[in-house]
Amino acid sequence: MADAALTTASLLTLETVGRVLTIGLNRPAKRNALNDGIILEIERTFATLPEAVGAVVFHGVGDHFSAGLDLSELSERDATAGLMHSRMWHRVFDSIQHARVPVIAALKGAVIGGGLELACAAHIRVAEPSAYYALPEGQRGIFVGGGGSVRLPRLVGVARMADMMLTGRVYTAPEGVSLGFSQYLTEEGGSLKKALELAERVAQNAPLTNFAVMQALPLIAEASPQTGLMLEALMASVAQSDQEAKTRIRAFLDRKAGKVQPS
Ligand code: 1HE
Repeated sequence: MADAALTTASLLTLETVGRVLTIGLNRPAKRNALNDGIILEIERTFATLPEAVGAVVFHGVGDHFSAGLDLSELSERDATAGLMHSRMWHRVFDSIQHARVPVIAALKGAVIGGGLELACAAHIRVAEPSAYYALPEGQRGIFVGGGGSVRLPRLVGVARMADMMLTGRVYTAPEGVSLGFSQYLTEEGGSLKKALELAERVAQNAPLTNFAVMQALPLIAEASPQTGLMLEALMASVAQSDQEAKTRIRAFLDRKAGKVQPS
């Protein structure tokens, strides 16, 4: 952490640790509820990612990741404003999903509503035991509006999401890791450390491989098999023709690169 540089904006904490930028949702007194200010601050951060950043970690300051949409901003919104607001969240969360570098979310406490939608826009999710997942939109009389109905069913299935919204069902962190909400489960207090560790590893990949995994893989997985196979072949040929790939493969053949190790 020697080269860490910390900037504390009012709504986000930004810290650079090596090649990893950590973004902390910084409204702990409001359980990191997502107001317009915080969403636009996230957009600005992704629009101005320094070239040296190789991965991003999202986390929540305090005991929770996020309690979702700031409900105090909702009461006066009419249908048109609501539509535009949802599209604004889509724009910002798309900028996370399609960021130049991989994004890892470190989850604890409440991962609720829009907070879960934000976590779903990341490429990897790491949870600690206190994390829990809920979509209380049904109880509040609203609907997801941050891309949750597109991204969450791809992780856990439509039936599970429908159950959460209809009945208010809450999933725990241990359940979440087996169901696909998160890919990792750490010890209590360990999600940020683990996310940083993974981010540092991810930042060492060839940029074109990270690009292919983030941008091409999801499209291929949803394409028809024949279109998918053609896209895969095109992506593979572009990746392996990159100088970075040639350098890395040469290093392996010269016994200068690490071997695959069982964990
Ligand atoms: C909030 C919010 C919020 C807390 N908007 N202010 N999300 C929800 O329906 C979840 C609502 N929140 C909760 O159920 C609870 O607050 C928690 C389980 C997350 C945490 O409980 P606790 O006991 O630790 O905290 P608290 O006392 O309930 O809340 C602390 C303060 O945060 C309090 O404000 P205060 O001024 O009275 O101290 C709360 O009002 C405030 N707070 N959550 C505004 N969400 C794009 S569509 C997405 C749609 C959704 O995200 S719907 C889900 C909304």
